[in-house]
Amino acid sequence: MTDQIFFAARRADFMDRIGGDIAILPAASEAVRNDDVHHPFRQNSDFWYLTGFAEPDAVAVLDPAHPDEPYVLFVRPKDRETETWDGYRSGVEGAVAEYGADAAYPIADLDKVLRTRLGGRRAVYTATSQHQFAQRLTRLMTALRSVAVRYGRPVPDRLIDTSPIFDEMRLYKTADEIDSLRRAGDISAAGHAEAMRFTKPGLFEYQVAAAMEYVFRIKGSRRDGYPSIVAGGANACILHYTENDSELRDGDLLLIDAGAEYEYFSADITRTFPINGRFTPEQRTIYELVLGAQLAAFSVAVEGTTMRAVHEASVDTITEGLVGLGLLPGPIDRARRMNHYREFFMHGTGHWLGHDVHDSGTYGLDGKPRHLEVGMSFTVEPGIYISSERPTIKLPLLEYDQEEWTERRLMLGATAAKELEVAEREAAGFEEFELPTQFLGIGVRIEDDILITESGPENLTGSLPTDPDEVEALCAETPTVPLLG
Ligand SMILES: [Mn+2]
Repeated sequence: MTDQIFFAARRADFMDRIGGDIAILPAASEAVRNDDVHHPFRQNSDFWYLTGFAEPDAVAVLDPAHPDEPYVLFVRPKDRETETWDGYRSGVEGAVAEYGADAAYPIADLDKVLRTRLGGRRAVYTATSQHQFAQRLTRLMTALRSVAVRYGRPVPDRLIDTSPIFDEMRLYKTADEIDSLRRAGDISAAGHAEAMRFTKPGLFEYQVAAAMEYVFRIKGSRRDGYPSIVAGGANACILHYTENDSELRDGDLLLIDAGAEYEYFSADITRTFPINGRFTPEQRTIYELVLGAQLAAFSVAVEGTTMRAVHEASVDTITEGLVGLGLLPGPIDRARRMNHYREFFMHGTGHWLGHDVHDSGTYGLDGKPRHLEVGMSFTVEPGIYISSERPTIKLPLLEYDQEEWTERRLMLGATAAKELEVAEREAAGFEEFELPTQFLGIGVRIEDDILITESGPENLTGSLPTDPDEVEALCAETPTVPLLG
């Protein structure tokens, strides 16, 4: 249990940022799986970040202008019979005694208490993306309008999204948070190492997942940061493959993208290794190209540069390598200007990492890419995916700025932007290009977690090897987890 003092410090910072306004923040709700069975509950990260309170059906009110009760929690009250069925509740007593609230009320009293607090306020900060809760607040504000009409006293007339505040706060990790991130990285690395030892032809992907996640749990991680991707052979070319139900075949690669969560911090590691323990020459070739791209990206991933620069470094290496292997037509700078690498590397090189695997934080500041600073944590994860279903690719002969296309997608929406992209490609024409068949069906991604520190970048997941010889050596080790039956 993280010490309450850290949550109190975050709340103090948050309250500074909302000034004289009031923030009303909802906890996550339980999701029904069927009947009276729920999906495993995991608190909303923003809510957790400020409260450390892990129960559903709660609301936190942060109200720096209030003289006696600047921090109030609304929680499920204690109820012996319900708790016998559904588990422990802190109740209003616990919310004050254990979680540092100045006052606490049963969640059923939320509207009643809020009515007394909203008079005289101009705006309410909340998670506007949580539509149901935002609507509830809007209804309450509308009801209070009659007070404004009758007596001319102000009531809040707008909601302000809290996301920009959390984006800034959560992007910079404190020493204490870094300890948890490091631990998540270590635990995840240990699980991945076990997956390499455990894997052999004939097992199913979910069985390898079980061995890996067993290590996560045993080493102190209560849950995964996201559903594990355990993708054998061509499944690696499906970026968010989570079925994990295929049999592992001799001669294929296995791509595993998985991370353990520790104290609400997630790691995010991908490794790709041979199922039978030995890379084929073609697999090793693609693997070494991806590794080269990761190393090129690492060399740029330092204080003062940008995530875009990190991506450009890996794209440069991958483009050059793909042309060199005959997977793209040259010359290299033409392929680069036409972004042909996107046939094989269709995602970014990294993202912020923290409480959520794709963590809060903006990638730009005042319209420009933001600089990497001490305390920021992010992934570096180039990949190459050569689908077995496309022995011939159609390359658009169009030079374009990928960043401009991304911006257009965000501004116009994906559907409209895609129509424009198709039209522009059609207008530019295509080159049909036949791929060397020996590389078909190979998908490789290598992903580590970087933290920018005072003394330079730190690889939080570097204890897990990426060198292909070291990976093969790890695959040859005897598994720690027994294969039962
Ligand atoms: Mn990732």
